[in-house]
Amino acid sequence: MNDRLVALAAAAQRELETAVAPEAVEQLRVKYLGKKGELAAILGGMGKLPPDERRALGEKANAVKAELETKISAAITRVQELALEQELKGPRLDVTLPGRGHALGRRHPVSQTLEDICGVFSRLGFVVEHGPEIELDWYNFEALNVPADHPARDMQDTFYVDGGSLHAGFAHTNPVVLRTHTSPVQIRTMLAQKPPVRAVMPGRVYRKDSDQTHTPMFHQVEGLLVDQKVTFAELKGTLDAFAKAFFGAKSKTRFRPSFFPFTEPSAEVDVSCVFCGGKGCRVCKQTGWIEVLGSGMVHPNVFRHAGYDPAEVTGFAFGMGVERLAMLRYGIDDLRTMFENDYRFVAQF
Ligand code: 2NL
Repeated sequence: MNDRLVALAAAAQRELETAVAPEAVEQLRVKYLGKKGELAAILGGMGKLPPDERRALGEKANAVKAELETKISAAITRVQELALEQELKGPRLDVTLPGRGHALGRRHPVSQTLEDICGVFSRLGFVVEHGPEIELDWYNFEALNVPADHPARDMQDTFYVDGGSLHAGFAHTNPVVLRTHTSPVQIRTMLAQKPPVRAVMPGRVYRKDSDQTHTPMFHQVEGLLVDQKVTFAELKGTLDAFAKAFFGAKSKTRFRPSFFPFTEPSAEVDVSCVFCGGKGCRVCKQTGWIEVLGSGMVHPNVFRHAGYDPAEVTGFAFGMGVERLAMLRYGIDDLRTMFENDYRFVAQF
């Protein structure tokens, strides 16, 4: 048994010398000094020995154990220092290599245009309001004087939310739709505050429509101004100021009669062609004019639904498609490039 102790001490010594990782040293400690380790196995067999041999061997075992403990803590110190040394040396690093560049991101032309439009109206004293894209039918249609049998509500044009039907304070259940314009935000704004109102509403809108010139999601900015004695003259002055700020000081505007259920009278607004200055070209189809927005005086029924008295206040409203204005401003000829998420497209503007 004495021989086994001597052999054990020698083997442990050898193995400790070659260990380089802290985990390896710990494994050796368990192997030799652990509860089920080799020293414990030798001591376990001592019971059968006569008492004096047992005492001698016990002393020897304790000496071996103490010696191993010292060597193990020395080995731990040694491998820790080794690890630290390696860490301080660090990874191999060539500081003369050229750096890896980070491509700069850019604002999407739709985002730039949307911000520019809102910027112009901010300087004209309009605040910016936001609202939900998933909207009750009432706010999207009914409040805007679009009756239940109006073709704009057709399943062909509108995304109805499956099973969406809320009471939400209404006597009857009310279908849920993806908003087809940002006008419901204007209704919410009027319901939430007294006149005067001077606000623009930018955001995403949805129509069940998809071809070369229509995408099922697009962006709109609508605007609303309500006060006492607001006239069509203010509508014209405001939108002409917008056209000059957005398209350039030399731009002219022209107002053509039109129809929207939520305004009366209504007008389509054309701006002198941004490409030929009004002389006539391929883009304006030789007319010299390009249609840029719709507008009108707010219909009395809309005021009634929004809790305003049409005998007390008047106002004008307008709406424009952001993608269309972005295409005019940047000379983009295919709407679909706007939504391909190709950085080479975005990087051009
Ligand atoms: C277009 C035309 C328009 C409005 C939007 C509006 C909103 C309220 C009341 C009255 Cl709450 N009108 N919005 C009015 C006229 C035209 O948009 O061509 N948009 C792309």
